[in-house]
Amino acid sequence: MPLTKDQFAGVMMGLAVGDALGAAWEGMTSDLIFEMGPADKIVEHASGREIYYTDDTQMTISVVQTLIELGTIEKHYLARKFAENHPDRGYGQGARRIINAIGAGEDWETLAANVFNGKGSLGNGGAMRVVPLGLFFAPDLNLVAEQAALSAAPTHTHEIGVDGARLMAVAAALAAESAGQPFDRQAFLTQLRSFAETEEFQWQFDHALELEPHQSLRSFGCSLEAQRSVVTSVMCFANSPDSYPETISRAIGQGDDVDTLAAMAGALAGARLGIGGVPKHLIDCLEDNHQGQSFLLDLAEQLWRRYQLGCASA
Ligand code: AR6
Ligand code: MG
Repeated sequence: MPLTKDQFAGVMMGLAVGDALGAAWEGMTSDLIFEMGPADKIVEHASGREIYYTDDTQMTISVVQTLIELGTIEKHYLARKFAENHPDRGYGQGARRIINAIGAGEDWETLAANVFNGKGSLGNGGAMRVVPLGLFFAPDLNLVAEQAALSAAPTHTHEIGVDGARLMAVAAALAAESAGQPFDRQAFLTQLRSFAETEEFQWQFDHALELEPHQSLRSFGCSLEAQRSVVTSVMCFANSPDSYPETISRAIGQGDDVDTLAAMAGALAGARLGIGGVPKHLIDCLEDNHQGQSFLLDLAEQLWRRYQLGCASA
């Protein structure tokens, strides 16, 4: 079954709301968030206050625009988009350096390969921007993983950063394809495990398959490295696949890189549940400036239209 416009909208709103709601709590410990919230109350009671998304949503916009304009990821084209769409919204330090180099016409590819002491970035920045891409290329999971790796390439060249992006995109495709059916958590995690190329992610999915949904996610981490956040977000979704508020509450409750955890987990929930799953009182809080909620919803619709062209010609 082709994916729906509502699912594309659900991804963009699920992402941006999770990102913006989490942003106020970024860097805090889970204990402090529990004391000041707890996280489920933060989500339930959000209202009346405008919330602003960060680099997670900002970089996703560039990926989506590239897909709308080209129908595929081309590394240099995407790199230029990152440089064009670059107001300061809390970028990672490596990503910021690379994007500045792209904008200045410098040799950013050499920088991207060496940005952290001679190595590429293993941050979660490749994964945080890739959920719409997972829907766009679904249900071909090999193509999803391949295109996700290309979309990570301008800023993330470390194998862990790339694998994080591949796995998040495959999770997105699977979440979207699960819409309207009971969610098979074990099958979802088993399929993801089969796509993991690095030992770090293989180990984490093996461990995830042994956990019950109520058990702590602490061992998966909550910081800005891909191998300390991607599986955490996947599990926040997989443990509450039918509730957007529960999914992002769990993500925010982890502490530390909570904008990105909630952005990734929230986008996966939006892929399965559609925009109807993202509570209106949360969407109403999201900024509506020139690139705010109306702009994001319009982008989601354009991406869906482009996706339909692919479905028609397949
Ligand atoms: N070796 C050691 N540490 C690394 C390495 C490496 N090879 N690669 C990354 N790090 P970055 P992002 C650490 O800058 O992935 C924002 O808040 C290092 O501490 O590439 O685009 C976003 O919202 C580095 O600063 O950024 C995300 O939450 C960090 O990982 C988050 O930052 C991030 O890598 C990541 O964004
Ligand atoms: Mg972040």
